[in-house]
Amino acid sequence: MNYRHDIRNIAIIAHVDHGKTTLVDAMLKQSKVFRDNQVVGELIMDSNALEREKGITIMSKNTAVLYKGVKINIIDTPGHADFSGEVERVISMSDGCLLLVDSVEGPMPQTRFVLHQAMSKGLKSIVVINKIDRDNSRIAEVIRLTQDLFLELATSVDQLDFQLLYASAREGIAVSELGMKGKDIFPLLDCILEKVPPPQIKSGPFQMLVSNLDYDSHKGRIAIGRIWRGRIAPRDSVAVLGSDGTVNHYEIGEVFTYLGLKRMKIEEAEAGDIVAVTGLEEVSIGDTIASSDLPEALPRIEIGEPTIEMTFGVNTSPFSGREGRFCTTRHLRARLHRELETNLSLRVQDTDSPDTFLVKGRGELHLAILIETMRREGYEFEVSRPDAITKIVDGNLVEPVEALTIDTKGEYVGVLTEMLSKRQAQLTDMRNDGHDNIRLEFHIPTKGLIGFRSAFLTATRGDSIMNTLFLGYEAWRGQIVTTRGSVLVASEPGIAVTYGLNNAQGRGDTFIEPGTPVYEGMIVGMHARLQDIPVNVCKEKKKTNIRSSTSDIAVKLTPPVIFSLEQAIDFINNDELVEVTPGNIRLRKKLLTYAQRLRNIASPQRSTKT
Ligand SMILES: Nc1nc2c(ncn2[C@@H]2O[C@H](COP(=O)(O)OP(=O)(O)OP(=O)(O)O)[C@@H](O)[C@H]2O)c(=O)[nH]1
Ligand SMILES: [Mg+2]
Repeated sequence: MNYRHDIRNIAIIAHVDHGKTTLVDAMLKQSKVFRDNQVVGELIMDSNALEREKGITIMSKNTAVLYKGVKINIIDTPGHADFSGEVERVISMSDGCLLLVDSVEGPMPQTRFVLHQAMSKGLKSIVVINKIDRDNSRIAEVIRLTQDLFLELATSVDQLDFQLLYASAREGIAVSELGMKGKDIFPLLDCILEKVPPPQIKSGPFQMLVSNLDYDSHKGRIAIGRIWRGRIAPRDSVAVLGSDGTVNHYEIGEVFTYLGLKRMKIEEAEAGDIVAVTGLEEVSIGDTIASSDLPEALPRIEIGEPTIEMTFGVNTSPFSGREGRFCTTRHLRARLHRELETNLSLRVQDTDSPDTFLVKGRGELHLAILIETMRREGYEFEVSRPDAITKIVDGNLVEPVEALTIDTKGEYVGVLTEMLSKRQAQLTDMRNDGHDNIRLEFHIPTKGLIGFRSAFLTATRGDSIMNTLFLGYEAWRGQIVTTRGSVLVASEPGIAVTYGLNNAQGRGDTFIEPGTPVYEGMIVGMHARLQDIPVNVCKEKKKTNIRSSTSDIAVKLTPPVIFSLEQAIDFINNDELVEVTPGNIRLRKKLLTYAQRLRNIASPQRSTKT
């Protein structure tokens, strides 16, 4: 067997925020892939606008550095559980992984998930204890917990033998022994050269697995992946082997490899390298590109199933078409189907209504990011409350169940356990570190997690952290009684005014500013009682000729509660929708008039499950 000693392929994996993208910054900057005067900033790989705003990685991306004559292909992955599909998609391109563990938080639920993925692919692991500069780091304990995790997950003895390094990605240093004074990231790069096996070369005709797709307005579709066998050059003829046995023949346009943030055009690439090729009209992630002489398919990439679903429909509000550029069913359908090409853990299904699609994803954030992306592109549509995906297995109804880990303080334990027991959660573990830092672990059906995050942040005043991990399907545990109060619903269309809003504030909290256009059936506030209340927020004060002593005192409104997109989706009930447009996020009742809603209560033919 031959090896490419001039290449290493590694994936960087970890729980969310443990510092993966910051570590890639350090590797890129110190290996001098930029010009000396080039301004590159921080979290360089988080290049997408939403990634920069939210400070999280959403999509896996490739880059590469040159070190001691070896090209290290690096894949940065997201750590948030909702984007786990991205890790599954790319991990097979690498031969080794850097598993980052925060020196304070230690291994977290997603650490276990990604390490399990890496081990099942047989990758060589290097553990990097990151953020060693943090004051309250507890390195010895974090190492012990990481070793426990390896013991639990390893499938063979040699997987237990991992290399350990210590780093501060933010300061750009790594050391092999604790207590050593670090000065650069090179000990980590040396460790990669030494410990990650170089890619094997299999001889034979060309074969490559497509792990990612990109698009260029001049070059068309770009397929990215690792070459497993043979060589590829421009103008080679290849076959693309699709999911259902389809075979299409094309001529390769150009071939690129990565260096830093650039794609470099090359004349030939060989097994072991990660490349991007153009010239293929029809190609999907998971397809094999192979030499036309011997078109053999590689195993397709397997991605876990989605757990949450919600409907995306054409905007049916009276304001429909006012702000969006793309508002029709045809636009919505085409956009959702385009998303399926790269967003592998997403599913889209038709429903009974031709204007509505059922969209399934890995979690609320996974779907919320898609909604936000589409709204910025100029789409206008309406979405329903998310619901957990249930299935029938052997004649029994089953539902997804997740492990929920909460890090909190003693004072919040009571309120959290009470909130969670109403959501059918079962406490499975509770640990106190002796300094009032408490870790709670629950098993909870996915349906009980919907809308929980915002309630959790309010209840713990933003002082605690929660994480979830999908466990599997279990027997359906019955309905959850919703605890949300009811809403204030606009009874008349028009423009909201201070007088009308002030009256509404006598009944509850309001969601809009004076001057906001409203329609009948739009949700303009909430209150604690059981029944929705119609309010006329457009009502002006009657004009009279008599001057009263108080009429000149300006009414002072309480500032409105403004929901983010995620909070809005969390908030709505099954008889409500979120209307999403490039300029606004509005909440509404599905049935807009009071009369329709009354009729529905009297004969609830359209009632939906809660
Ligand atoms: N103190 C300290 N903070 C760090 C270090 N490395 C990263 N951070 C901070 O941790 C936060 C998260 O860093 P990222 O690099 O975005 O983490 P990530 O693992 O890429 O996060 P996701 O991709 O969203 O999973 C940022 O605020 C970083 O500045 C470190 O070595 N020390
Ligand atoms: Mg990141």
